[in-house]
Amino acid sequence: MSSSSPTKAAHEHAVLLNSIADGANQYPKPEHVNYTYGTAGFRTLATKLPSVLFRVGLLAVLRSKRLEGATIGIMVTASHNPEPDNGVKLVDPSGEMLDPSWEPHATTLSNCPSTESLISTFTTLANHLRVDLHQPANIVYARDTRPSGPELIKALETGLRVFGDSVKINDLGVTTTPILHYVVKATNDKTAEYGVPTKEGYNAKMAKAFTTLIGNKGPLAPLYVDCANGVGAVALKDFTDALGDLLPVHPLNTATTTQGALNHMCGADFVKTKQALPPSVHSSGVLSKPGSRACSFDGDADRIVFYYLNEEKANFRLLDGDKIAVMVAMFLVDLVVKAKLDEEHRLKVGVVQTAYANGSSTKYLTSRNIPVTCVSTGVKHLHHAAQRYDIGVYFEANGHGTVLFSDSAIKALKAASPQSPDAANAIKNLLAFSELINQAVGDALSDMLLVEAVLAHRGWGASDWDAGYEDLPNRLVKVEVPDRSIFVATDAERKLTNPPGLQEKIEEVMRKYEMGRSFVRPSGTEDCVRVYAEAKTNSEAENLALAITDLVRFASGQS
Ligand code: G16
Repeated sequence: MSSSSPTKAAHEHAVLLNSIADGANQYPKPEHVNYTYGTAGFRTLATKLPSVLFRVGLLAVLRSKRLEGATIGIMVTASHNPEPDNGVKLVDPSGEMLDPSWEPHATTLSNCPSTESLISTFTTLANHLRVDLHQPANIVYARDTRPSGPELIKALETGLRVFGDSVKINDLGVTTTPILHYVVKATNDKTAEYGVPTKEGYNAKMAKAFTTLIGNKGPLAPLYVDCANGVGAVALKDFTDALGDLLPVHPLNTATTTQGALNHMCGADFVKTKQALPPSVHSSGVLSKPGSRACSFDGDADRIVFYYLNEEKANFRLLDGDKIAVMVAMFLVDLVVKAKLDEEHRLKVGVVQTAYANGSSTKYLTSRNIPVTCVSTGVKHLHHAAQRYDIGVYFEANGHGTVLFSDSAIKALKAASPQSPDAANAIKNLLAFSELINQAVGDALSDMLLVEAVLAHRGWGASDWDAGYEDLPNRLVKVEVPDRSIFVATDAERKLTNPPGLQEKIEEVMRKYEMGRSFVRPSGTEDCVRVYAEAKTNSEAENLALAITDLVRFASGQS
């Protein structure tokens, strides 16, 4: 659309509204479904999503036009959810999650019951948000390997195309969520320093940083990677082709086209929740060799957890997001000390966790004077809190996280005059880590390399890493309830304000268990309420989780 006379502009606007109406008629909103832009966008059964995708297309274009044509990302994925689910989330120009102030607009548009109400809400929204519809828009989108992806992409494209030539689209095809975030950030980076905005650019950037960090410490020990039968398998193959044999990677669970295989009995969520090896990894026997370690990605490769078998008893040992955060934060603190930057440029390293962080990890960090912030679940919350540090390490216990280097930290490192070869080396390594680590979002592939690089620098195996602290026994339970919206959490989701009286009951039960801690929160990605419990012993953690689950069931009207 070009800027033109009032009559022509009115005509163009009418044409646009007609195209929206045509598209909306192809993708009517199903009755009796209420959508919410949750922890990580919209997520539900794929069959309920076409109308949402069409409308998300409209919103993404509004956002891009509002930001004078900055590139907005759209990822079609349901990450750790089972295969029949799908979802969609928007990515802001910085590569971060959509600005939370726009989430209600996404919810409102997706719930318009008819084409007429959609048109009128769209018009109101465009005016209210002061969007100049004559501006250009740029959109990049991708999907994971779910079979429902192509149909949903069609609905999305219909939403984007109603704007005609004013919208430029870049279809990345099948790729991981973090690669999409990377491409968005790199595309919008005017300095072109972040990287080349393509999948190849991502692989090249990480391979270069990893090679610098490993130096003559390679080739490293083999690593077994459970790809959750998802898109991580595709990205891992492309990446290892770019990396060469510095890190011998053995992908497992790579059946991306086998129906029902995605996240089924495998993947990071399975391992973390069940606190067990995926049966496929167990039966492959790859961990039976002493010193072997493996890791699991989730369905869209934005989470990772590691594990190994304890040598004496062959017990499963989990190295989750907390263990990654602690090891990485301690390592970066050491590098910062070694870098010996002058007082004025001394870098502050801090860690951001959620209520799910194991109590032992928080204690370990705080007892070593590393500041820890606790925020609500959802990468968007962690990311913003981590930006308050010079080097902000954020990880959810489920393995979702990254490390952010502030612009001033990078500047200070680049401008530093090292006082010794050791200091020069530490500075070089800090800069290489900032290149290796995805600065936009948690990234299983980049985090895998981060962990391997830190282990190589420390000269550690999995058991050395694990030796830092012992997790308190814990349980994570999904409770299905008729209406999870009655559960309202506060205080970084550590307490409930609703249903009335439930929090007091939870605390009363908690007090009966030594080192007992428990909280309840509604999931933002699945139709359930989550109960977390930890206590001094396994049986106490189990009993505490059961007791709180009973309270939740009772409070939601189930006996
Ligand atoms: C998403 C979010 C994570 C969150 C997880 C579970 O992960 O990005 O921050 O921890 O959902 O959220 P909830 O407990 O609200 O369901 P993913 O990997 O599924 O995109």
